[in-house]
Amino acid sequence: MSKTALITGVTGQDGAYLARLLIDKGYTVHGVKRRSSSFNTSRIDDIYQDPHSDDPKLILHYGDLTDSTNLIRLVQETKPDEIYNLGAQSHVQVSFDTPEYTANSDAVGTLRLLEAIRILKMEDKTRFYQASTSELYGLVQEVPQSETTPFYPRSPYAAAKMYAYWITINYREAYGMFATNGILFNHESPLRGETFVTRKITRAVSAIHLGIQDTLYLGNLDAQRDWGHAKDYVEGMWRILQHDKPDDFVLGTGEMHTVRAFVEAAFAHVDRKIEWSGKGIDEVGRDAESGAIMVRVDPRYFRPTEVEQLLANPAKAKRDLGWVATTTFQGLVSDMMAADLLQVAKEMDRKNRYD
Ligand code: NDP
Ligand code: GDR
Repeated sequence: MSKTALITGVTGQDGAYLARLLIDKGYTVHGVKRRSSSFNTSRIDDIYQDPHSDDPKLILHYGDLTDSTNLIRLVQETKPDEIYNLGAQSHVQVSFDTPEYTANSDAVGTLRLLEAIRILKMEDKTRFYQASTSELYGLVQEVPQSETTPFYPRSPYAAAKMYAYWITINYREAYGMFATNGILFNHESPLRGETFVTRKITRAVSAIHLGIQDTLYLGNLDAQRDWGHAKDYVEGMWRILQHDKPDDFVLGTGEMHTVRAFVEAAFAHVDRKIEWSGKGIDEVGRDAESGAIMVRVDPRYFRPTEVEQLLANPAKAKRDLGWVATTTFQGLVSDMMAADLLQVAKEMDRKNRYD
């Protein structure tokens, strides 16, 4: 019998990779998408199947983590063996602008989904994965960070995710649910949202290289992140739910780089070298050959409270799940740059045709 999965956030970066992975493994996948006035399914259009076809493997449903009756109905109708709760207002900086909405969807949304399982008495059938985050570590307590490192959230997003983390553990302990947390460090891909720093960089460097943009404006260039590839991490999510007992796992590469180093690697992909000068908000990145300023700092992108340094210790996932991140930093940057050079050129071409 093939398994059934329900994915919230199926239209996001991870949802798109996970849906593909599960379909390849023979699952029937139900995805929750939000109503939007414009199309929001571009990341999964290529795996979407006509619901009128025989036995479709990806079925989309309208829903929202802020709507508990909707969630109860979806769980009741789809009777999933596995729920992956990936839906969230996932942008840290935006969470300072929309803290209440972020808490509603990211914290209470998780509770609503766990309650749906409980109300429907599906505790013995349904395994639950919560998309927890390295943002929980926030203000650095120890480096690298593992499952035992204390949390110190530094944003409304991280505080909401902290509630979600603990309510997941509470439902595991209180009701015997197979409820798990993946504490995932930053993972990126060509499908990454365009306002996260890596994708912002690869899009802008592509546009600068193609001659349609002059300058890339960034915030904190010193922030350090453990960046991996999303396609590796969705495999880890799946393994967490196949484990013999419900548990919490850190997934990351064990390597970290600054935002500045990511910029350099992206320019290196198109054979351009960046030279840095100045300090703080006056720092600039120049093209080593022409001397043109290509990177500037804009304090608008500084966060009220910043997370300076995240580095994973993924030893437990390696030991218990046999999971390791396989994509290197260079491999990740190359994959994103190759995709964005094509994408930006395509957008240029489309624009020229309409001009
Ligand atoms: P994205 O921002 O790409 O996707 C988020 C998804 O959640 C989208 O499908 C979005 O829908 C949906 N969503 C937003 N609000 C709601 C809501 N109220 N109800 C239902 N769905 C909603 O995030 P990622 O794919 O990168 O991340 C997946 C999950 O993993 C998130 O929970 C994130 O916080 C967490 N995470 C991500 C990490 C990363 O580095 N990528 C690291 C650690 C954790 P729409 O498309 O309509 O906006
Ligand atoms: P993060 O990712 O906050 O780690 O959350 P993001 O890419 O937004 O920021 C990473 C670091 O880069 C610095 N930065 C900038 N960030 C953005 N977005 N734009 C800029 O111009 C810029 N300049 C510098 C940031 O200050 C930060 O230090 C991501 C999300 O996917 C979360 O949902 C997830 O939980 C964590 O990763 C793990």
